[in-house]
Amino acid sequence: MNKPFYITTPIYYVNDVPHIGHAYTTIAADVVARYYRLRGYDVFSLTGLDEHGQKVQQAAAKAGIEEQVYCDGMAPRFQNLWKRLNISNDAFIRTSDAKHKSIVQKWLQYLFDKKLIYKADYTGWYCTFDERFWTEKDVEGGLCPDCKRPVERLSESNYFFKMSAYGKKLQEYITKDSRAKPPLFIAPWIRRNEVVGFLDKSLNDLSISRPKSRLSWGIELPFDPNYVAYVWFDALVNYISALDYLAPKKTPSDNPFKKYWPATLHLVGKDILTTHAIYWSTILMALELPLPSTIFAHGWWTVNGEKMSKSRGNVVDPNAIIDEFGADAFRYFLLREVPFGHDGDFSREALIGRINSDLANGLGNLLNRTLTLIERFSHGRIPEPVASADTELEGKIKKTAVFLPHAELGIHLLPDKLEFNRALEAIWGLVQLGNQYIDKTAPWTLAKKPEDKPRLNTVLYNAAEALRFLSLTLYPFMPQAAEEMKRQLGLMLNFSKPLLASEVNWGSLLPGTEITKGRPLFPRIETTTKTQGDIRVTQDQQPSPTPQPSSTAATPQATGPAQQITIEEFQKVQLKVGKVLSAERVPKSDKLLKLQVDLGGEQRQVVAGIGKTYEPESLVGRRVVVVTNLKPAKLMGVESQGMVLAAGDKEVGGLVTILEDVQPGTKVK
Ligand code: ME8
Repeated sequence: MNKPFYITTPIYYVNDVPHIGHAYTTIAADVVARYYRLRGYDVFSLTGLDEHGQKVQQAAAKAGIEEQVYCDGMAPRFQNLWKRLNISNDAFIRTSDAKHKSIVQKWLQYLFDKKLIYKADYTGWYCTFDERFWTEKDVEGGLCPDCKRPVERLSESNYFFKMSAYGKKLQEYITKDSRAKPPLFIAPWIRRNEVVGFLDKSLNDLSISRPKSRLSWGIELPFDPNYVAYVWFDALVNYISALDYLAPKKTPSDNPFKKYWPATLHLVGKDILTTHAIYWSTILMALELPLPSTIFAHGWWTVNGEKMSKSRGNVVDPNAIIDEFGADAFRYFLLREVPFGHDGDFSREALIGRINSDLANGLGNLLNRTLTLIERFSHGRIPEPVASADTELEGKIKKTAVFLPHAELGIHLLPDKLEFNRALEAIWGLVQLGNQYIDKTAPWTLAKKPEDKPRLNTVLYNAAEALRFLSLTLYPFMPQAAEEMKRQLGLMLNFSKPLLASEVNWGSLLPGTEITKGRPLFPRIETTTKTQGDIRVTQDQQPSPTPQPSSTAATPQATGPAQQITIEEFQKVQLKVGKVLSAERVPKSDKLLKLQVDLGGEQRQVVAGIGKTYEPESLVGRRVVVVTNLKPAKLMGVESQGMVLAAGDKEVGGLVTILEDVQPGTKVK
């Protein structure tokens, strides 16, 4: 029997536009869900919408439609976004579901019967926007301490939940949390301390009703038809009501509640930690139900250093990001950029930076060059390895990526740790190792000697096997990219099933498998519009003579009027046609590309400063003109045995290319 794993996101307010904050929590939950499914857990993942309350009532009134019609119209905005982001939630709850409503009523009645809900008069400062009362000391200058809108003095009879009775019990429960004895109930640790501090003060009772005269869009109290339930009571109960009617039942006698409750993980933003850690925990105590194993509160995103808000007009629409950069790049960025419990700042520049350095240059390049080499040296099929002496690659992959609880990935993704950024760092350590492995073993050199063929086969096999592991480990984070890697590598993996022991063994990649090299996984994002603009300004300020053919290696450039030379002098320069066999970026340089060039009888490595104009992939197969008698030089530590010719002044405009099918090695005169 597989271990159950129940994970939830907050249910988002239906009247809001889905933004990166909502996407963040939902993506994080999806990564966890996918990861534990692969590990063989019986995962139930839930997200949904919070549809009751004043704001929805007001928005519907403004639109001149019924509340339910309004909600039905808004819900697809979230549902469609989750589809586009490849969120694999098992259920989607809406608090206007009839079944949810009846379950909320059942529990309200239960608490009322137990005398844990009572009626009383209350006078306080009420904030309509936040739908809550504030005490005298909370309110400064007549403004809500939360949203800074004016509050009004309101006196009303309401129903109260005896939350105060559970404060100390809850504090004791939380202080049992110990780093030495995971899982933490409230994570990360700093948040646990905040909640414990909050509980030092005695808790008030919680108003759980709103008079219908003021708010009718809600769940009617079963014991008083003049009231509806407070939206937070209604919303929090979703975590258990969903198990009653949305969780799968394989047989009629199945009891999903018994199976999945208590939840393994409630994932929330830090803004709603109090409602979860205190309201929900005390409600559960009163209902005599166990508390969830972990409530994890993540940090807050700002945009370009500012709080995101409709009034500032800086709300980032995830749909626009998906349109421009794809879902996987967005998923990767959000989880890689900032440690999960911390606050983060979103900017386009930071996103593009990550895409170019980690995804295009790192992972994309590793896949592309490996497949190119297999195409060239192994007829497009995974070769048969001989013996692997490359234990570093194999060992590091096993330590990091294997789907075992003690592997690095398993530790980072424990429900009360959720160190997504560190998991991704560890995976990218493997990407780098893979790229270095190819550099070090230099398959293009091995390919020159027939006696090196067995070694060449082993190297190509190992590189492909490393990529197979990478596709497994990346799947929870970037499901589309993993599927594409699987397709290009010709793998038989089924990511939607728990991984088999054989699949997580090094060496299970089948020799003979046909590869299908395809489009680049992550095309580099060109930021030239802005850069070119800047460059043009500099050129205008310093007008230069007609552009000279520029050398692309880092040799000093001749400036000033062109000097005349004799034909003999020109003939000293030996120029030949070279065919680009492979191309890749020189690490840490956005300008330099390392090319392997076929010069007929020999292969040379040439470093060229053309990386701002050309994607490495686009150069493979091109016939270029190479200066072959130039003294070798090292550029950023990489040896260059020649130079390719290109046109342009400060920036490369185009590579000198032979369009005809001229034999590599042919002289250029
Ligand atoms: O609070 N950065 O719904 P909500 C990071 N309906 N995460 C953010 C964010 C930001 N800037 N903005 C929003 C509610 N979030 C209630 C929840 S649950 C029983 C009821 C995310 O639409 C984060 O997860 O205001 C936060 O907790 C949630 O959206 C709040 O969504």
